[in-house]
Amino acid sequence: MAVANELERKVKLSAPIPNGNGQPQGGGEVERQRLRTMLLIRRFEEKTYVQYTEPRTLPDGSKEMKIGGFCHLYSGQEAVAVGIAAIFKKGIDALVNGYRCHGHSLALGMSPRAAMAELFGRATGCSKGKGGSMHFFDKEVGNHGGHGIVGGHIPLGLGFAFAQKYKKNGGVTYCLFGDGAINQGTFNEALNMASLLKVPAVFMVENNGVAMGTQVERHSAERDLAKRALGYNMPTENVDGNDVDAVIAAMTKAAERGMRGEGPTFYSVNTYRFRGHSMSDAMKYRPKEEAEKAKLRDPILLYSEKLKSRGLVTQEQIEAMEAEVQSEVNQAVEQAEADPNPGLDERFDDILAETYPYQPK
Ligand SMILES: Cc1ncc(C[n+]2csc(CCOP(=O)(O)OP(=O)(O)O)c2C)c(N)n1
Repeated sequence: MAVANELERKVKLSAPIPNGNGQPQGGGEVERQRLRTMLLIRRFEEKTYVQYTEPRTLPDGSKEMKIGGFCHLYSGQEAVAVGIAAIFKKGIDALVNGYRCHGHSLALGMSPRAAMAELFGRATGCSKGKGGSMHFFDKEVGNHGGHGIVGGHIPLGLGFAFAQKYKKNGGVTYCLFGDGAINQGTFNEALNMASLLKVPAVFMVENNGVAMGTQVERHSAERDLAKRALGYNMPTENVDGNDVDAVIAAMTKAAERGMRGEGPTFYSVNTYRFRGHSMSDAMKYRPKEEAEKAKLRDPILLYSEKLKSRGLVTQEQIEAMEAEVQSEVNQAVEQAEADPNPGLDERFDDILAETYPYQPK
């Protein structure tokens, strides 16, 4: 029997994740949960960095990399994912993203185990170990992928939003991409059609200032990326992507517009990534001072300070959360190490072939 079928793939959610139903209930529980999720994403990514760089030793003494292929980390951009998750309606809304999908998935409630197992290529992974770092997928949590072709998924976001409008199910699609993707033709085509069709989509560039290693001012004739949607007759704004509350406020406004049937919104969500583009990137294009300055606006630091100053969290509680998420992430690695690879007989499962059921006759 196929390995994935023998296992309960959907391991339980790590923690109650704030979502569309989780409006502040007083006492700061929702806010603390958001902070915890940001910490979980950060610790998960830092652990991933270590796992990627440390090969395992096989019984015959040879070495093997634990994580195959490319790996793009999300550290520094956590407020964006957690801000969206704060208003995301599970089972109704959809999220579609590029290759920086670990953080988005964890924010939506994917367990660190399903995420780490995917990186390790295990059958217990969210994409049954066949997707890897760039192709996290879990319909149940609302993440419709993880796409490695820069900008290739923006029309998919349009498609999801069109389906939501067609079915009148009140859903909204959150379509995320990097600043490099904004120069793809698909960006322009999808935004134009989304606006014409008035679909409930929020298109957003997670603008971390560089496409791989090329600064925005070197790849984009217009540096204010929010202006790039001006030609498509939709609201467009810059959002502070290091401030969870600013992200939540912006997303709420855009989601409500979409649900009222008024069409899409575009945001340039401005943030910073602390790691290189991928694991092989030494970040030589980023001056040390720039990175040091960015650390002062670390979204986790900003949110911790804000909650502390409002009396919603104490330093001791933050430290306890840190210990908790670290142990959860360590456990995820242990479990992923022990989990099996997908069976060879599963190679052709989940592949779209001639038997696609909706093929026109
Ligand atoms: C169509 C296409 N061209 C080139 C690549 C190689 N590539 C992968 S990521 C990337 C840069 C993307 O930069 P950006 O979208 O700004 O993401 P960031 O690294 O800033 O998160 C490139 C050129 C690709 N995957 N797809």
